[in-house]
Amino acid sequence: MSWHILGAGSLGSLWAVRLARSGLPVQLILRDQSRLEAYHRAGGLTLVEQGRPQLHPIAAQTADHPAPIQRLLLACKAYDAEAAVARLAPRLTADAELILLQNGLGSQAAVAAQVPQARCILASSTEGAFREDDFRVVFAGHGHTWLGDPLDLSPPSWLDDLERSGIVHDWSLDILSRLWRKLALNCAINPLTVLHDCRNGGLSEHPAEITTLCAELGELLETCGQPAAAADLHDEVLRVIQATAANYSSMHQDVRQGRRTEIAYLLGHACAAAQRHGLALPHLRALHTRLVKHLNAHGLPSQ
Ligand code: NAD
Ligand code: KPL
Repeated sequence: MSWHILGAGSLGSLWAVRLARSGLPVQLILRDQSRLEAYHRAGGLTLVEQGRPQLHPIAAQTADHPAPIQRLLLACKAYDAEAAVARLAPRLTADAELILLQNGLGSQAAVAAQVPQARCILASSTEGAFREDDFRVVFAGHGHTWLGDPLDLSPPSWLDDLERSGIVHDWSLDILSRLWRKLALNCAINPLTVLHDCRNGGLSEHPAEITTLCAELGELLETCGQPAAAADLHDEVLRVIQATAANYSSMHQDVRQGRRTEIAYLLGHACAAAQRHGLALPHLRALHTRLVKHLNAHGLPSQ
């Protein structure tokens, strides 16, 4: 059974290399013929670990390839997920399984609606990787990946493949709670680092803003039926700010590098959920408005 992996970016490459080097069949799915040709010219994926680069000539194809897909790791950004899966839908088998690696919430439901016959397994990861160049990825931080399926709590058989490949993971019986918790952390930290143009640690100079946001995010999580994700949120936000004080948040890095952010699946999703529940969260809404303005002023999409 091949692992099809869409997206030869940071996390997609990290998964592809580890699965392939443990002897499992892997097929990368690239955007189009010109990307496939560029990939062949590069000779494969290069993964840099502890400063040491190694080239891995993993098989690759485009979405138009005729072979059926039974297992697909979707490793693109949240805003690309729905369109990417729409192109692959005709290739999915009746018992297809998709692993959705997207951060935030909203894209997973959009993908699942595209492919109602498939099992969609949601993932939340604390691993860190970044693209140094085309088809060259640096493994920047070891972490953990939680996987789960809110509609079917039975673990899939291929978790053994992850074990064998050294992909540290757990099967989660409440993956939505994990995704909501991560979303809340990202909403409390990332937008403020962009607006104050600071590292995560710089937020310790804005304790009142953090406290107010955490209170509203906690209220939202409770209202959305996620009380476990709300528990001690403020404490954890402060802990993460301290532990990652020297880092720039992922959203700050995206904005600085002129890349589109996943705002719609983080703060945008939180504000939309609050509105659906008739919940007034004035500070969260004001933060969203400020961030949208900031992104637009920098020529970046705010959706
Ligand atoms: P990335 O931008 O590095 O890689 C995404 C890749 O998908 C790109 O190469 C892009 O060209 C490709 N892609 C997009 N649409 C495609 C299509 N239709 N066909 C083929 N390829 C397509 O992104 P990433 O950093 O790997 O992030 C993926 C998700 O994982 C995001 O939601 C991100 O927030 C989350 N995440 C990333 C990290 C990290 O350290 N990089 C950590 C935790 C979570
Ligand atoms: O996940 C993060 C990010 O930068 O996206 C942290 C470090 C938790 C900050 O929100």
